[in-house]
Amino acid sequence: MRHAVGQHCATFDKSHMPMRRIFWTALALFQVTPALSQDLSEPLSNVLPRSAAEQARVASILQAPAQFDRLQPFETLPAGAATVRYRADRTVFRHPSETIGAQALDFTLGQAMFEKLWVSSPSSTKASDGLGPLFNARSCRACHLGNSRGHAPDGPEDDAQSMVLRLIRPDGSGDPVYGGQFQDFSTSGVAAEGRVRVDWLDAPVSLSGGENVMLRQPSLSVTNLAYGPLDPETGLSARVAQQMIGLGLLEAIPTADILALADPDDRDGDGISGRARRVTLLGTEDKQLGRFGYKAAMPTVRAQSAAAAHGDIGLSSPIFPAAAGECSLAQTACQEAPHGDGDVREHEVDDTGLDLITLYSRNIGVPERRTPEDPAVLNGKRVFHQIGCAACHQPNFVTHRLQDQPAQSFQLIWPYTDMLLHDMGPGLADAGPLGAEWRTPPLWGIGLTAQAVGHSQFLHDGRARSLTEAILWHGGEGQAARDSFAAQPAPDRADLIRFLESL
Ligand code: HEC
Ligand code: HEC
Ligand SMILES: [Ca+2]
Ligand SMILES: [Ca+2]
Ligand SMILES: [Ca+2]
Repeated sequence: MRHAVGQHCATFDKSHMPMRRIFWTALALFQVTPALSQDLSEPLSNVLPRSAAEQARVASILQAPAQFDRLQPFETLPAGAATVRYRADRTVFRHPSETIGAQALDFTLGQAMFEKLWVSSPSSTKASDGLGPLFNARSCRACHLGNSRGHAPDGPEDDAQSMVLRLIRPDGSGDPVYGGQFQDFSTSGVAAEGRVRVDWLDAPVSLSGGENVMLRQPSLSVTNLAYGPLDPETGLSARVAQQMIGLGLLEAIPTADILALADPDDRDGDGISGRARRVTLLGTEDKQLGRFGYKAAMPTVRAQSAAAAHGDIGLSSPIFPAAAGECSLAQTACQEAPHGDGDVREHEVDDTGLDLITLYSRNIGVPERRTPEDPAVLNGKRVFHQIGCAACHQPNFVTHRLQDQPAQSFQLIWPYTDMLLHDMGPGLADAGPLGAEWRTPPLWGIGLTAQAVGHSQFLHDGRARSLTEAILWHGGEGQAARDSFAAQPAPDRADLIRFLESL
């Protein structure tokens, strides 16, 4: 076992062990049917319908053609009124939305939950125990460092703290023993599942003008397996932590406006489809649009946060009530280890705790753009639109008008994502049933990655070491845009990168 945590409970009295808990997995709770659908309910219950006049105003803003000789109205404020001032330091993604208002105190409490280091049970600190028994990290912050993205390990020596390994069989289920996620840490008395290993294979690419770029492709494996071999059908999918800014605004985009961009059968013949993912909360008939996570598996910030607590840290919550976290029935020591619920808290993360984490995760500010009117940036924006990047990286939306939620209500936002799944080709594909399909990631804040977290690795598994590499990995529906990028004159390519850096 690697890195046992909570040595003090190594000799706990076995007679107090709780009975085996009900076993749930993250994957079982949300049934997933990828499909275009007209019958999706909104994730938020406090939506105020738009008046006809508002509808018309929104349509005229969103349909206005992009401008390249000057700034468009409000383009410098990616999150509308919620946009935060740019700070030239590592805290750049650590400030509450400008619109946080009366919720500022709750934001601070939520931040404390996000940064809290959980400890194993039993413990004298009753409010912070319940870690694991299997886990990937002891806090949300450990992976979402600086609220920015995680990174892949450089080699065997680098521990994969901010990267998670999903285990997926072709039918979408997890491994029968190891479950849907590989936990490389554990509390004392329980064996960690093993170690993750990433080897990098080089793949050279040449661009117009004689420039050469070396791409690296990950080769994933697991070693030191503590519970026997993986099922022969189990595939591996590595994912680095996602950036945390502006999530409440993405949640407040009207579902209909996202569905209007979907074109699953490519009826307009532009080579771009875009599929809406439909997720069902098990036990209900309620279908919602999947918005969060790399495969758009989760409909709300709250569900995604609860799933993270469950799979990544081993914490139960009202949405994922298993105190043993992700451990499977075959992992008996994990099932039988002591838990942190049922004492002072009903769940290891109770309703109030989950509300605070959700409020924090929804309200992390998106910084204003830095040099949007630089002629090189404007030229880069022209290239971005002309070679088809905006077909998936949809520049703007207007959020719903929301009752009692002023922080996200009726804002013109510039996230550069359509929130849809796209086939990105075999080079980026993983083993699951959605294989090559990934949700278009928002590009806001992407130019601040190095400043926020000290690295500039991109894409779902952190394989790209620069924005240029990230673009060159685009295949499938993104192949044509990628090829145009590679064929652009070098100065235009440089301007496109400057434009991305200004977001
Ligand atoms: C072990 C690393 C790790 C930890 C710890 C972790 N996350 Fe994450 N987070 C990830 C990864 C990886 C993803 C992408 C998941 C996927 O799509 O499979 C993610 C995605 C998210 C997203 C979705 C962002 C988006 O744009 O869709 C939210 C919200 C989130 N995490 C919140 C949290 C919260 C809240 C916690 C603590 C309870 C937490 N995370 C703990 C790694 C982590
Ligand atoms: C067919 C839809 C599509 C098109 C067209 C497209 N992208 Fe993407 N883009 C995606 C998806 C999906 C991903 C995520 C892929 C992954 O993580 O494996 C992505 C990832 C990226 C990333 C990395 C983002 C991150 O958070 O790691 C950048 C940068 C990017 N795209 C820029 C561009 C540029 C510039 C263009 C035009 C040359 C472009 N994209 C065209 C869908 C598209
Ligand atoms: Ca637990
Ligand atoms: Ca597991
Ligand atoms: Ca199309």
